[in-house]
Amino acid sequence: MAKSAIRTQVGIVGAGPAGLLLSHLLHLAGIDSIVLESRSRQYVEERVRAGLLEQGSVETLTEAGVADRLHREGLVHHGIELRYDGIGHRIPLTDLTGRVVTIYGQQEVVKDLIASRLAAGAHRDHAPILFEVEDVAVHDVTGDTPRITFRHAGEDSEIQCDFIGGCDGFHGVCRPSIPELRIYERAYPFGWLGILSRSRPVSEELIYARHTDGFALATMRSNTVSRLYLQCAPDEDLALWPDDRIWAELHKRLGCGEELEEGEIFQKGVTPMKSFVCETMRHGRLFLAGDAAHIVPPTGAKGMNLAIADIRVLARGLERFYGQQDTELLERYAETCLRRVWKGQRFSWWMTSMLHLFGANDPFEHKVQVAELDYVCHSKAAMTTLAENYVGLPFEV
Ligand code: RFL
Ligand code: PHB
Repeated sequence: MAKSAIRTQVGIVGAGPAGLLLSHLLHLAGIDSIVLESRSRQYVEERVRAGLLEQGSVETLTEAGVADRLHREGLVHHGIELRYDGIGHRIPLTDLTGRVVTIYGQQEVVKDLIASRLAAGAHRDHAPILFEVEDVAVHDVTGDTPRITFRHAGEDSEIQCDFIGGCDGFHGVCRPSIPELRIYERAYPFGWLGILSRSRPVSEELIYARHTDGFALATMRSNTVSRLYLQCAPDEDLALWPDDRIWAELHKRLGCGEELEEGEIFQKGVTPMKSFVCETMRHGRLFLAGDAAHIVPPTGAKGMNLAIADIRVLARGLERFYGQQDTELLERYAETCLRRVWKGQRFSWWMTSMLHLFGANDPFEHKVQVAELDYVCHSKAAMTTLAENYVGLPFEV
């Protein structure tokens, strides 16, 4: 039997971009929520992940009043470069679509949302976010009064709520609690080795490079911090990658000569790659959002943006429920989100397929990839297709 019970309208599992944004949008609509997070505040604020926000994501954060620092510190980009056979080709995103993308680290979005939730203070006698909770489990989601049980500060507790936001990422507990799910997935035979380095970005715009030894990406976090990625094995051993080897490989694959400045590498990590979608995204009063429901390979920079798009739909559905006792938007939640999710999946899979080395010694793959890149970089129609997807497809009204 749980020792203490807390009542709230929406219980949210996970303090990533999805869970925090949901809690914030609900707060703006006068709807009470609690976020449960298994990690510490410091851990989630320092976790290095995504960096690129679609214009629609920036607009969502701006309308929500949490984008002051994003507008001050974010780097607005109007194009990207695709490099292959050692030559760079610019895709002028803004000329082709009228839209921009912004570089701003995911952990900065997370910091801004946490600060805003905590500044709003305790509501109905409970803190808006509980960090370092353990043994989270969801119950009774097909009835009208779902519950979340957990341990916090050594005490067993329970949240009683009307709805649960399952925003606990790919390894969370919410998705596995749903009995029948259809899973669509694809694992790739590679991962990305990512670093942060104290060095000026190699170029003002991102460089996506296809090379016969594997893909490389040059992006950034600021004018003095570079974020660089190399295609590697999905289970690559970081111990085999001393800094010298990383720089040598980046020089070779990016082919940017002296422009690639070597700085102190202060963060290194390996991410395996997969595409994953679970259908459906809702079970009774449990709604999955973000990485809990879908994963994309990062080549299209879509993961955090899809999480933000899900939350827009969910927050509106909940607002409509509480404001007008109308469940229609909530009932359409999964189908609405999945239309966008599958377009994001397709784009991420396509970018990944065009730019990575799948099998060594596969001359056919090489020729087809180069032909595709040649087409994309020289046909306005093809470039526009890439650009429209990259800057973000319009939200459904
Ligand atoms: P998150 O961020 O994983 O947050 C889930 C949270 O839930 C917590 N949690 C639990 N809490 C309580 N109880 C449990 N049982 C729990 N289990 C888990 C976790 O600790 C965590 O805090 O999911 P969310 O909010 O859905 O956000 C999704 C994004 O994090 C993800 O899609 C992006 O990082 C993907 N991604 C990119 N997305 C972009 O839009 N643009 C990019 O440029 C981009 N680049 C990337 C990326 C992801 C990368 N990696 C490392 C996976 C680059 C990389 C290298
Ligand atoms: C990043 O800045 O970390 C980033 C940018 C674009 C991607 C992936 C990651 O496609």
